[in-house]
Amino acid sequence: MREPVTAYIALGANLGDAPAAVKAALQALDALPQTRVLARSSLYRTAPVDAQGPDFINAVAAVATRLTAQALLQSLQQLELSAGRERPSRNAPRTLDLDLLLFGAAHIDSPALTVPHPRMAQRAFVLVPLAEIAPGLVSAQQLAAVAGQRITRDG
Ligand code: A4P
Ligand code: MG
Repeated sequence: MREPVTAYIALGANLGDAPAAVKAALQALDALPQTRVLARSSLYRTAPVDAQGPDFINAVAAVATRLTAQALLQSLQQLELSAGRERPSRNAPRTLDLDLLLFGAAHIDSPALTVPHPRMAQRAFVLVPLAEIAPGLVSAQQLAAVAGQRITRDG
């Protein structure tokens, strides 16, 4: 059997009851086949970056999974759909967005999946919660570069 890989997943929502959606998604991640949640960050309230609408609730989770990266992405997209996600346009407000940030040390560049996530280093809403659960993965320089983006701990 495949060895488990540690993957990092970014969670975000800015429609409806966003904190409830993110908390439910954290539980749903733990219930995915061959996957368990190793660590979850606090919830953060963040200003939209390159997006419209209300503040986001964001968090990051670490999981151990025996799924492939592609199968994990499919599972994440199913969770988005069951949370009522619609895609009227890119970066539209959403009830739930689940992005795969890192999948072990893998570098993946396929049409459906790019890992590491190409925009993660520009985003406080990813780096701050990631640093909370995996401080070794985020440098002080990276955090300094996004210090102008509004982010506060929400619970
Ligand atoms: N895709 C490729 N690589 C990945 C990956 N590593 N993880 C593909 C997840 N998906 C990946 O995603 C579009 C396509 O990206 C998918 O079909 C998948 O095959 P999507 O979730 O349908 O669309 P999206 O979320 O609108 O686009 P994307 O690229 O996820 O948007 P971003 O760049 O992640 O931005 N501001 C705050 N404060 N908080 C946020 O959470 N989120 C965004 C979304 C913008 N601003 C934000 C936040
Ligand atoms: Mg997305």
